[in-house]
Amino acid sequence: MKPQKHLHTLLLVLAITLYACSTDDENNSETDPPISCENSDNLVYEEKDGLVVAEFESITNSNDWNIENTVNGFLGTSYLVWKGDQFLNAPGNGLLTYNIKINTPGTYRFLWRSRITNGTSGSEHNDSWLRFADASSFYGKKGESIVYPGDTGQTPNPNGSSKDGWFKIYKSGPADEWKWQSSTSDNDAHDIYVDFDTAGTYTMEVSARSSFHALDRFVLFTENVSQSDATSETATLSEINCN
Ligand SMILES: [Ca+2]
Repeated sequence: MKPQKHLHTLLLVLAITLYACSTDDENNSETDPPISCENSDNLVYEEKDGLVVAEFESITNSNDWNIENTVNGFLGTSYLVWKGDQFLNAPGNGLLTYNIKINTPGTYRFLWRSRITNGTSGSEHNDSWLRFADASSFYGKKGESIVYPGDTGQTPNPNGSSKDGWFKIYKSGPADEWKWQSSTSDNDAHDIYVDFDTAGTYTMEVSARSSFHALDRFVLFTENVSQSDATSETATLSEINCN
């Protein structure tokens, strides 16, 4: 190949690459509505530098959860709230599926920001179900104490409800505040952790338990990221791409 032709080829490749990147950027702007993939279940949230930050409302299939913005103090554009029947011992109803692409294998802490949107009791309407079925490990931790979800063959299991690999995840404290808290095991709050031993795309599932529990934003972060950075209102949202 003549040097001049070689140069032309390089310039062409460069132009195509720049065009592809600029198209990506448009799709990933925080202010844009959710991107549309051919299959709405194919959105993938990209972990970067040990951190995933996502708005619950960025999902394309909210599966009978209400998308609302009437209770002040939420982040992003809105929040999801369950106003259907309660499923206190039946996980899997009102299923929300988030695909998480882990580029940095390791142990991640999970936290969601949620709120009670009915009544004044801090212990009603304060929980939903969570499962990471294909992660290397999904568990609750409090000091040296570890609990595993029910029906996984692993023990011990948490106090209270747990079934088919799902944890009941609750918040405590006053009803009238948005709060970063994800606890499991009744009256013995364990924090939530997920191990991803290899890079890859994993499935996070949320389903309805208590009515009027509102979900705003969730984060996954490694020990290299501080909780305050992960849960900062100004944290950069993870890129969302098509699978
Ligand atoms: Ca939100």
